[in-house]
Amino acid sequence: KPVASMGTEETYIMVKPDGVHRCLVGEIISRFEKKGFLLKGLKLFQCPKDLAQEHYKDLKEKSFYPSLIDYITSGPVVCMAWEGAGVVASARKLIGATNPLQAEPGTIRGDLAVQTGRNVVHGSDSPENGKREIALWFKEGELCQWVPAQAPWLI
Ligand code: RTP
Repeated sequence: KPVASMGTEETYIMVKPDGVHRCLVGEIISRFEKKGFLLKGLKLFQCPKDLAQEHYKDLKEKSFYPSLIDYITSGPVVCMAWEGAGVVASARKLIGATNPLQAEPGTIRGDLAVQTGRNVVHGSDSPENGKREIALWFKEGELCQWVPAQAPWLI
């Protein structure tokens, strides 16, 4: 049965350095796995400054931009590519509001974080940015095309 109906939409999810230091990697991956999305890429990675700047280029004029770049490059991150129908918007819901104090309980930030500047996880904000960010953070050979055995039960 039609894994194709998982859809071609992809999102880039990243456990930020605070999430790695706080040993929340497994917990965060698990939320997306349990929801039923398809994991296409996964790696632990020390982000260089120029990549952080490229990723957050739309926020360049913001006052918090320099501290955001310092934060994202302060230690390893976990980069993930997830696929599924509606995965971009759904992942944003699972993640919760940018300010963890405003994020609903049950969301990742609502359950696990307190500060906007330490909000443990990133998720792309549009399908276009999902594609752009996956291409930015992963080399082609790092992504897997595969069919999960359970897919027919999830769709
Ligand atoms: P993300 O890109 O990480 O998923 O976050 P987002 O869309 O929820 O928020 P965005 O406005 O794109 O901001 C990106 C990240 O910058 C940090 N930030 N700090 N006022 C502040 O100090 C402030 N505002 C945003 C957060 O780490 C946010 O996730």
